[in-house]
Amino acid sequence: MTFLEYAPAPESRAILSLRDEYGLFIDGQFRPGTGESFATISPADESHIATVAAASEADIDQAVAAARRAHDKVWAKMRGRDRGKYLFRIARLVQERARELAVAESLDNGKPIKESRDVDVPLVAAWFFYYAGWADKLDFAGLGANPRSLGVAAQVIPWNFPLLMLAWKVAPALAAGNTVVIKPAETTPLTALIFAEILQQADLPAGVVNIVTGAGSTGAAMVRHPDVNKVAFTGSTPVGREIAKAVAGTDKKLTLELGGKAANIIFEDAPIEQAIDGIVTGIFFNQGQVCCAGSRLIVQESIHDEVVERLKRRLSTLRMGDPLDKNTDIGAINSLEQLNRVRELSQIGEEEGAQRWSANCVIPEKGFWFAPTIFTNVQASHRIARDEIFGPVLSVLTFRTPAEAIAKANNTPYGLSAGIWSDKGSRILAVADKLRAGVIWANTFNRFDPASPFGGYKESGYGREGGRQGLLAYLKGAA
Ligand code: TAP
Repeated sequence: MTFLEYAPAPESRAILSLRDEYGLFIDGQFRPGTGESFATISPADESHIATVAAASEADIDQAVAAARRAHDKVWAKMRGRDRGKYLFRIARLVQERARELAVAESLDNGKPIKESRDVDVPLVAAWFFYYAGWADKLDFAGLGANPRSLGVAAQVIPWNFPLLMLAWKVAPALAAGNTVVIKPAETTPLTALIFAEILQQADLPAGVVNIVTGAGSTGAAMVRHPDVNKVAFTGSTPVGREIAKAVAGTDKKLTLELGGKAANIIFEDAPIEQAIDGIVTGIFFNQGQVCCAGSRLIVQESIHDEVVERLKRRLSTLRMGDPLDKNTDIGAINSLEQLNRVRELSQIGEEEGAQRWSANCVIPEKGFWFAPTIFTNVQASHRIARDEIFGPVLSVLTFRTPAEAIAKANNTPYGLSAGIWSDKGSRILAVADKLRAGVIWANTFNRFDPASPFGGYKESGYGREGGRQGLLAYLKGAA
């Protein structure tokens, strides 16, 4: 493992023209918040990026009122084809400002620029293009006799894919004629605020999308607001539970995308080189801070040693360092709080008797860094096999028979995703049929497409985002 000396890449940062301070984006304009502002920092070196406003309950009232006006007077009345034109315009502007958005995302989140440039931002544009195409077809696509918007959607998103999670939520809501109040996570507000500028450039009618920044209490106020018709949340299972309680007994529609502890199952007949790539992508993409990360490797006993050896060799060639350097494979952990969680669970892994191997790399004094880590000799009862670590930590378990692999894969309260690696299509289909996971990848991992619905079972939440199903979450009278 080599560490690229951390030195902020000035040439990439130069393409950003950031403001020193960002206000709330309400009713088409930036305005100061009445809560206490906070700083957003770079997790790679803890440097200050910008000061960001925090929304109080009064600000949330204004944002919801703006969204309500825009819904009733403009957006829900507009012909679908005209709404679609705005969505196409937003998608094209995202493409035009792609480099800037990618740099801002890597700066604020800590993810390698090659991920934000090649995955996050292109998928953001793809989501808006995809749902732009739906906007004029709602009446003709078998969605029901008279599909109509729900009204105002309150959307709360996490820090791991800040702009992509925004796109997953905003694009279908708008296509279906809803208006939005959205809150990015406190540690990653930057790209949502640049997105607000894009909405101004696109001339989106005022109030259709309102972006409010702040901490968890801001999200809670949005969820509680009596004039909200729909709540869409992506984040942790404990907060998802609180939100479900807060909307219980109201007529608000709710979708929850929560945590995961995905099994990545490798059979002995799997194409090994491809599987090693898939295991690395599955758990080390975005430093493992991915809800559907393949954090439990369930490998057939006969190939366990070979797979682990190859994995260690591969991880030793990855480059950890400056997220803005295009040669970086592993970036920073998003926050000190998250880093402490990863450290704590890894420590527990050792104490419970699993065997730890970490890539040999120099950790700089500043910033939040964690070396890619593999645990072997992991038992199903170990915390590292059960809890979502949300970091670059892989827990390796073994199996002898397909039935054992299925039982181990399903032995989790989560049910978001899984991967199966085998040369036999029939085996992949038979195993997939028995896995309780919303998304199952075959001989690949962490692939996303706007046409494909995404969502969980069990404690990973309910409702689907993406595809036709993603629209249903924002329509009444539709099925
Ligand atoms: P959370 O702590 O749950 O935070 C998610 C969002 O909710 C943030 O914007 C947060 O604000 C806000 N929030 C916190 N407390 C709230 C409350 N009581 N009411 C309303 N909103 C509240 O999750 P996180 O740490 O950002 O993200 C990691 C988790 O998200 C992981 O468990 C991961 O698996 C999950 N995740 C799931 C998916 C899907 S698609 N299933 C995708 C990505 C991530 P602050 O950040 O300002 O506190």
